[in-house]
Amino acid sequence: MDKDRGKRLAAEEAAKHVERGMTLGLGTGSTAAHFVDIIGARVAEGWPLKGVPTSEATRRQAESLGVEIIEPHETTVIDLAVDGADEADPQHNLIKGGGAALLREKVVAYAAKKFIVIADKSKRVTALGAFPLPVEISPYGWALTVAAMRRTLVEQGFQNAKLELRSIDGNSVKTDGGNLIIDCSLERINDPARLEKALNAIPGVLECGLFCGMTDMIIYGDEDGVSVST
Ligand code: ABF
Repeated sequence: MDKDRGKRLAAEEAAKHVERGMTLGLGTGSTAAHFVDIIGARVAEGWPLKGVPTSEATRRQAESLGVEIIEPHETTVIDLAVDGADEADPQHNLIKGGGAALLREKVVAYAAKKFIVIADKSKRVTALGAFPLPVEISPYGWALTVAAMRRTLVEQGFQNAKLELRSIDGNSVKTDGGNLIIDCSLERINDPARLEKALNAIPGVLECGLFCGMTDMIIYGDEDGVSVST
């Protein structure tokens, strides 16, 4: 399967929901990058559009394409947010955070009047959990936070959960906001909303990568076209 073509087609379909004058939440990752690319082309055609980026990488891309950047603290209105995902289930629950931008992505998606997810079809699953769940935590007392997460996961029925501080070449990965990511291998998540609430209740956890009850539409693409789930 040509995943990149699927990503592109999904992004093009999402762009049909963009109207002149909108303030857009711009997601992160290779799928969202297609959407940003299309928005840049619209701006070049003279469309008045503004973008709230969810990462520094997306900010750089949008700026390079001439999209006017609005800082998240400069607006209380986001008309439409479009972002990718690592997994999506039929109830529109998501795992996000593989790109280490989940806190900013969630702030923007939650604020948006409409949130559209774009993904190649490999991201569609019947139940979440094969992709390790990313959780963004504060660096302060991070080992204490991880211990509390482990206790919570056991209480939630994940006796075999494996938690790992995300690192590259021995260095812990820092998000754009200077936070850490803990990847939790859980295998299968039967009640994502309950787990999201339990993890987010732990002091030191800034956001967990479960996005439940937030997604208005998912557009899946493959080389043959798109399918839309509402
Ligand atoms: C962002 O990018 C993330 O929430 C998710 O982790 C990732 C998906 O990346 P890609 O579109 O490159 O598969 O949307």
